[in-house]
Amino acid sequence: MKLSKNRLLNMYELMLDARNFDLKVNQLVKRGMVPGMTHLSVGEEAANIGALAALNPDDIITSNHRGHAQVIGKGIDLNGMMAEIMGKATGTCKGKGGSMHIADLENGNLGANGIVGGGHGIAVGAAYTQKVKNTGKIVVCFFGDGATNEGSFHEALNLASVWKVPVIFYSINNGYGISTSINKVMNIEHIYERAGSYGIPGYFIEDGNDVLAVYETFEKAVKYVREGKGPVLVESITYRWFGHSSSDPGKYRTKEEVDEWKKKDPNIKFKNYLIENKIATEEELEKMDEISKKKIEESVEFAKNSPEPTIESAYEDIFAD
Ligand SMILES: Cc1ncc(C[n+]2csc(CCOP(=O)(O)OP(=O)(O)O)c2C)c(N)n1
Repeated sequence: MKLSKNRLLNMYELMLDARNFDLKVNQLVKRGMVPGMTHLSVGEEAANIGALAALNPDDIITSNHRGHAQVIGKGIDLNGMMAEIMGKATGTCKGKGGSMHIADLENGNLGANGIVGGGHGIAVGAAYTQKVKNTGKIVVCFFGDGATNEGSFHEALNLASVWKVPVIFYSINNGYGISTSINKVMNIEHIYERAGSYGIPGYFIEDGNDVLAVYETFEKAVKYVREGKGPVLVESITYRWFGHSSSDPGKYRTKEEVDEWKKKDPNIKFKNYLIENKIATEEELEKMDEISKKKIEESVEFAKNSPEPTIESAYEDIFAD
């Protein structure tokens, strides 16, 4: 793995954008400016951005309800994304989808999904298309740990392995499905071991807060899948700092546990790496943070100044042409 200075700084910029975007959304939710539910991925930036950095720009993803960092990492226009979350007509999906249903087809994002496990089948279908059309593109299906107990997960892995389609199933294991610890609902230690049932490789990223470790493993997974060998399952271990959703005070986790994970902040970890390896100075990285925050503020202004969708638009975009 040898990443250029530009690539490394671009990854850091995306991690900053993902962090600052969600911190801002959290504030907007508290001010009543966001209709619908939001699920923040603060703390999971490395697990998301490291994976996406190993893809080609025209590769495809399916996202889940905790998808903001995935959408940002895939290159969405931040103004359109913020407007979508605030339910405005200028939003990426014309304000009809909101946080849990952001799609960005132009950048290869087939969409977030409020149905846990809803992306699995879509990803296999998209990967089948790439195989049949011989496009050379691969698909990454993002989901949580809880989603691996849905029937759709097992059906999708089975079919994908039988069809040998180019898809990476990627479980971002933050330890909980809402308030349920994954250890209480899974009788094996690691999610990636489930790959064995389908005769496909499983990759484990022990430190999902280390963006370079995530990237490195994904590089291997991407190579395998792009060579036409079939699907793989990847698991990374990370943590969400906030409650499950905007309506969850997170009482099922101790303050000590949350604080312990905050000490393993993925953004700080990468920042220290960039400084220690003389990729950038602390001042330069702080400047990047300021620019990122400014961009997010501008996206809020854009969204605030955008019109609400019209009543008539509720009947548009329902059927395919
Ligand atoms: C089919 C289905 N069942 C239940 C829910 C309610 N629900 C929303 S998110 C969630 C937990 C998902 O946990 P996980 O897959 O680990 O993702 P995380 O939220 O931890 O990122 C549940 C049970 C749902 N949206 N869809």
